[in-house]
Amino acid sequence: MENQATEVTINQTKLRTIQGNITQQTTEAIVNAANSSLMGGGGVDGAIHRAGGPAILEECKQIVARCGRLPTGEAVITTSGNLKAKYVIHTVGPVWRGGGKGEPELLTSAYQKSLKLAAENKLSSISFPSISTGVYGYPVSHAAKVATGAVITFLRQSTTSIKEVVFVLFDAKTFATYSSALRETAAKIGLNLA
Ligand code: AR6
Repeated sequence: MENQATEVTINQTKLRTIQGNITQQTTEAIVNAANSSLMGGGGVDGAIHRAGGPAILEECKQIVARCGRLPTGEAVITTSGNLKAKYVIHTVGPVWRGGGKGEPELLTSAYQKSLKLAAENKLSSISFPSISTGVYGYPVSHAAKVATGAVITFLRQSTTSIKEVVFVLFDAKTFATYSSALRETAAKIGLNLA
């Protein structure tokens, strides 16, 4: 498996993979792999709330009081407390139940609703973690194809304020899997690698 950062350009938007910690990213928004309660949790959710401080949870509580729990595949935006990014977009990926329960569609929706929210807020850059592949058990090889496909489809459909999309993958295996999925998806549709 080739293990290298990959970058493609779609409609003037750069899409790339890096290995790293999403709480350190300087994109305008970072995406949180949350759960429907929006009350925090483990994994990347816990890391974002710890690094950002209590302001994020306060805003999440107000959203839940106003709109109720966040359904799987939907997204909401809050400020980011002490993080370098200005906003946190919270989305809920599907729990893996074998792949026949709408998981790919729900995972696609989580990525695309997050991008839509970023575009509606006129944001220029956004970082995603590998949604659903930790506690929620989505196999990384399947998730990487769905994630790269979902983002590329969104970016090809319309030109928005978003000029940079980054997949920030925590561990080497996930990073390598997303990098090769991005190269494969790009090759299939004839996009040039940077
Ligand atoms: N930066 C980037 N990626 C990270 C970081 C980080 N700081 N920390 C972990 N990851 P998970 P899920 C990776 O479990 O599967 C929570 O409790 C991690 O290695 O965070 O969508 C929520 O509250 C993995 O590759 O999210 C929900 O209840 C990826 O992020 C539930 O977990 C996703 O793993 C959501 O589960």
